[in-house]
Amino acid sequence: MRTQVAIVGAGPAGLLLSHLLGLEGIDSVLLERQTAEYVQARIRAGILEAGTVELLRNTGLGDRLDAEGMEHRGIHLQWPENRHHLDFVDLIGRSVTVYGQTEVTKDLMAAREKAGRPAFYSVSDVTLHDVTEQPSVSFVDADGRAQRIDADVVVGCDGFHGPSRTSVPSPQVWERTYPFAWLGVLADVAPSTDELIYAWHPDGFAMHSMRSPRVSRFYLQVTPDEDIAQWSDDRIWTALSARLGVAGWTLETGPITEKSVLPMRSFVSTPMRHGNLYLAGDAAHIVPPTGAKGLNLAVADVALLATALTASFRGDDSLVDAYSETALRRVWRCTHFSWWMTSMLHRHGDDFDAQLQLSQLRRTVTSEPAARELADNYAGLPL
Ligand code: FAS
Ligand code: PHB
Repeated sequence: MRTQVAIVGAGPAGLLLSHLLGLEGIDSVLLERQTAEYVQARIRAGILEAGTVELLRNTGLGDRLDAEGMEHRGIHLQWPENRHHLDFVDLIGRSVTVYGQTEVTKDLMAAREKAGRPAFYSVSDVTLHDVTEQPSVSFVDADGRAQRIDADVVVGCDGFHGPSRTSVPSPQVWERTYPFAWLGVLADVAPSTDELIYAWHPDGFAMHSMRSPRVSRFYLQVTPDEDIAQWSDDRIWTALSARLGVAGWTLETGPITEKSVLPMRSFVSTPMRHGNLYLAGDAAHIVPPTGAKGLNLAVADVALLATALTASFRGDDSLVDAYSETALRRVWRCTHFSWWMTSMLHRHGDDFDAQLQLSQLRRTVTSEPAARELADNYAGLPL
């Protein structure tokens, strides 16, 4: 087989890249090790930046998003007996939208199906060859047949554990692990809040998010090696009520349908290009989810790369030559913001650290410039 762009990984980055290239008449082939159902069912991000929403709308992916997405003006920041709303629209004129990554993935898969763009699911033994000259990708397809795709370009959209990043010789890597993790909870209960609550608490961070008017999403700070078997539904609701509670407010409870422990790390690998191999999304960088940046940063990489590759296929290599440097400016901005939100909101260290965190929270909710800086980063800098 031959294609212009071979894409490894059919998560949001790979699917969106294939979609954007297809709109420009550039053919691509997607290779995914999981089944489409597995990829669709993975519960991950929940917040779309303003720029992500605009991009999806402008590329024919806005119908369900506009019908089912919930636009939020801002978030609530909280510490014991203090809950403050930050109104992003008042502060910077941009909002965010609650629309789960599972829904974005469904929309992207439907668009790919409609366009008839080829994708191989349940593949194995994906190997990249000759990425600096005449790239090709070999793999075993779902029927056990050995296959090879010759391509002008290979793009690694294969996440943190994929093979593409390891095809970049001697990369420079930055990594920070955190002394805590998130226990993620999905529950069939109407949200007890209009917009997301990020709560600092002496027992640990808690967040109240949501997926729809009938489904709530919660996170609890736990230890990195937490045994999820120690977290009964009752214990989860007790901890959430304590950490999210303020006077005059009640947390509604309901059936918990999913719970999992999510590791927290910051990770950046450079460069994001090596010859005719490009990296996008989690294949190149990981951020702690506190800043709601992971999915949105993958979208930003892919929007940039689709424009650059389109120009290159039309004879102008200036954007692909600048891709890694340009993408990494936003990667480091989002890495800093995600680290800052994580460090401010998660209980760690000693009481001195706690006083610093509480001071930062008070500053952020009482100083308009400080609130605007959080709003600008959270709602997303223009793509
Ligand atoms: P993805 O990891 O989504 O997709 C990579 C794809 O490549 C996968 O489908 C994988 O199966 C495939 N792949 C891997 N190796 C392969 C191989 N050898 N051959 C073929 N295919 C291969 N972000 C937020 O903003 N908020 C959150 O709450 C949040 N929660 C998260 C929870 C978890 C458990 C994880 C892991 C991430 C979370 N994220 C969150 C971040 C997440 O949303 C990512 O940023 C987003 O999925 C990035 O998309 P991709 O770059 O496409 O990577
Ligand atoms: C989510 O709803 O999954 C979510 C929202 C905001 C975050 C992280 C996760 O910062």
